[in-house]
Parts: sequence; C-alpha cells; structure tokens
Amino acid sequence: MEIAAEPYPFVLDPEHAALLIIDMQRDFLEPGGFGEMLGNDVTQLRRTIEPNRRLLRERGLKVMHTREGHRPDLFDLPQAKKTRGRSKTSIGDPGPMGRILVRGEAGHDIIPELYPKPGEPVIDKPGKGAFYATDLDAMLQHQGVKQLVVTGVTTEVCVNTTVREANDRGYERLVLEDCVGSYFPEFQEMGLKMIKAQGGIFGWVTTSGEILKALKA
Ligand code: C5J
Repeated sequence: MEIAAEPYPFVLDPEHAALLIIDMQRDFLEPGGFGEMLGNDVTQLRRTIEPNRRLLRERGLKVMHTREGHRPDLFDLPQAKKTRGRSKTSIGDPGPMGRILVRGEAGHDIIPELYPKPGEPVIDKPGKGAFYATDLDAMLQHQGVKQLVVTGVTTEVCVNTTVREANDRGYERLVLEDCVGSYFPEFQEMGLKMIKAQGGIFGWVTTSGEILKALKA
C-alpha cells in the first residue's frame, strides 16, 4: 500500500506495521499539568489529539502506547535527569496532578481522549526513547512488526529519540506530522525536517489524512 510521503512514497505493509503513540500523557498535554507549569503552551500539543483520535478509530493497525515516567521509589531516575533544568519542582516531586512523571499518578497517565483500549499494550519508559530499558523491541519482534507509524509528543524529544532508536534497530519509520507536536513551533518544523532530510535519514513524514486514505482504500 503506497502512501504519499516525504522524501518519497512509503510502502506500508499493514500486517507488519504498528502505530506507536508516544507519551500522550496528561502532564504534558492538559492545562494545569507539569508541562504548562513549566511555562509551556499546551495548545501546541493539544492540536494533535483529534487527528490521533481519528487514526485510532480507523483501527487498521496494531496499536501501542508509551508513557514517560519513573518508579515511585525513583530508583530508575538518573540524578542528571532529576536535577537538569534547575527547576524548584522536578520529577518525583508533588505536582499539579500528583507526583511528577511517577507511574501510577494521575498526571503520568494517558489523556482520556486517547486512552488505551483493552489489548493495546502500554510501554512504560524511563527515558526519552521508547526502546531504552523497555521490552518494546522484544514485543515488536514477537508480533512480527517491521514498520512503525509514529505519533505523539514531543516531536524533537521523545518522538525523535524513538525514531532514531528504531532506525538503528532496523525498523522502517513513518512519522505523521499532524499527529506529533512540540511546545515550540520552530522545533516542530526542524524536528520533522531532520527526520526526512538526506533521503529520509531517520524516516518518512506524511499526514494522518494520507494514511487514512490508504487504509480505507
Ligand atoms: C517527551 C519530554 N515525551 N519532552 N518528553 O518528549 O520531556
């Protein structure tokens, strides 16, 4: 199934593809969450909710979700990650929606609009990349997945890191530009340009409209 994409059409094999939705968590997307507390404009991320929801409704692909966060005892939180940013409130501290980026807390969970359905695995990851210290690679291999359709937030951080990790592991990667978001418009633009530059050095970029068109055909 050929999908119009940049830098050139992507040949999707739905039997061997999965939709990987990165970190659509309340603390990153919701007004009043950790992201907004740090001064970020969450509307830049919230515009991705509806296209992701349309994609999920179509149900043409296996679906996996990720969440960035840490064990309640924080044994998996590097000190360098905890102290970076010199913020008065950091990961593990009480935040507006429970302890910040700690598993089991309200803010760590996925937004209700995209909440995983039974049978859709959720990968809890302590890092930015979804492959680091998780069983994602094993799950993809056992499910015969060779292609990843990647959506979620944020474009230049967890999406880009995961796409690069997937590149080194031999997966093909298609990123949907209207379904990924950054708090910073310039990073959104550059984050996507970096993926598709040099003949698609980290992958292909298209829109949810193009993939939905192909899946419905
Ligand atoms: C993600 C972040 N999910 N920006 N995290 O991108 O810290």
